[in-house]
Amino acid sequence: MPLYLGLDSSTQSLTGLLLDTDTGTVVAEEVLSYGEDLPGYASPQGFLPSGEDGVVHADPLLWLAALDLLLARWKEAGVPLGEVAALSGAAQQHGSVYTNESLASRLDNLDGSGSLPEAVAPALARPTAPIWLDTSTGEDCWALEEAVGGRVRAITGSPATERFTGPQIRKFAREEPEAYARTARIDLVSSFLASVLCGRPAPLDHADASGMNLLDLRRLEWHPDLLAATAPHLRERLPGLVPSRRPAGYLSPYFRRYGLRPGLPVYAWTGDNPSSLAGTGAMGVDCRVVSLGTSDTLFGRLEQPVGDPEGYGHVFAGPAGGYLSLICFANGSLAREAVKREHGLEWGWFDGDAFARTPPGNRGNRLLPWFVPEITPRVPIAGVRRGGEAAFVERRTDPATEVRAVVEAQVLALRLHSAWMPGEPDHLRVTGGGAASAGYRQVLADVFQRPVRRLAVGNSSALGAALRAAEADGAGSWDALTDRFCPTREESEPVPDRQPVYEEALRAYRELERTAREGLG
Ligand code: XUL
Repeated sequence: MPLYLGLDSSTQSLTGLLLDTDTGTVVAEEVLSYGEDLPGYASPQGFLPSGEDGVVHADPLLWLAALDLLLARWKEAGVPLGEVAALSGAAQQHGSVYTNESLASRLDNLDGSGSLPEAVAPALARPTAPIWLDTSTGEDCWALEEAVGGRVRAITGSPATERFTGPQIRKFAREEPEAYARTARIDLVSSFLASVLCGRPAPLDHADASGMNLLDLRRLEWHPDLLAATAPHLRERLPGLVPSRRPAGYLSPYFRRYGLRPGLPVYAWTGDNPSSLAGTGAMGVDCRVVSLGTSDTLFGRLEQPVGDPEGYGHVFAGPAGGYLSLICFANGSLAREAVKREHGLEWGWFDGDAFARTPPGNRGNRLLPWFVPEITPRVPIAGVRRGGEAAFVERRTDPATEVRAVVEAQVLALRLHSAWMPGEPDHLRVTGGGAASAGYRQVLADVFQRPVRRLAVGNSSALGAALRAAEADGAGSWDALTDRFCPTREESEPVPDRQPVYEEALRAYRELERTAREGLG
């Protein structure tokens, strides 16, 4: 019984998923919340709350502590980790980890050490890691665009983007040149965790490397002019590049303590969104995926690297060839959680309650859900803007109206900002924690006028990682594996009568967004 392990190191949690490909079953699933399970890292939402001026960093040792804890829990629960044949993983995209030249020898000697955070801490050249929520690199984005005559999108698939790793590295090298000089290696979260698992510096896959503003997307090589405009001697600090289907290395003897077999293949880690494309079974199907996590994203498979003229969308290399189109919103679950908290609600309100009490279109009560600074569109200062009935400002004390207003805003923004993606998908697949909301799924079906299917396995990013390991290890063809593990379990049908209501709502939302952005100057 060969088992395949998939890990997903996301913004707020670490998920582990163990598949038995012979029987087609999920043998174990564990979700560990950084805030609740590792309170000692003082990161209730998975990142350090103290940042200013758009700075959002996380403690990379927290991700390692989570890996130790998850495997220890599984060992204690008797999960058959000795049967694991191969593993892979996915991680939040764009975040970067800066280490000194002792990294390789420390990873090589992991086995003799106490815990992963203890072993790796002395190798950090920068104690914290900027993550995708960081919007503090506007100046660096301008400089990168200027260096290549405004062609960053044409070269890399994305315009210079604040959260992307290139601008983040540039800012670090500019503001802390000595710490940059001490940095021997810069990893993405994905290649950092792969390195720790392999016990030696591991390569980076093309899909996650596309989120750096440094990769020539057509050649799948670092772009020399962008490297030069970012920081001195950058190439020698970056990991090697590999297709996602390659082993990044072989499991370090350290993990023997959890019952895992040293030497088993660790396939290249990738970003959470590319991994979700694999884990939703969307690679061979005419659909788009909506992933409702800390960030809300909408993505799909793309044959050719067609970009977004508005400058918000991204094109990444696909997790198994081809390309992936993506838009990302920072106000995903952070916004839903804010409304839930503010009104003291249960999640049931997002299921049906709020939607039974309010009509589609919310009687014109609309808001822009910018509870935290937004990235699509760029809104540097958080603040919810409201429009519609004059009384909405007062009536926002009505929780049902407020829940519908947030959900409709999020879905209208998904539709508005994905209009550049070519083709008309047959249906939408929805995954992530927010996919449990029946109300959300119905609004999605009505706004897009497409059937919405919810995946049976909730964490498609961890599932994608396990499936990628299984496929690369020869456990089955891609089609056979996704047939078995990616069934959809519920379908929400669009109600045709609601189309005119939401076309009007879309027009009003676009106008509200435009006016608010003009106000931002
Ligand atoms: C995608 C993005 C987020 C992160 C965190 O561009 O920034 O979706 O991957 O999940």
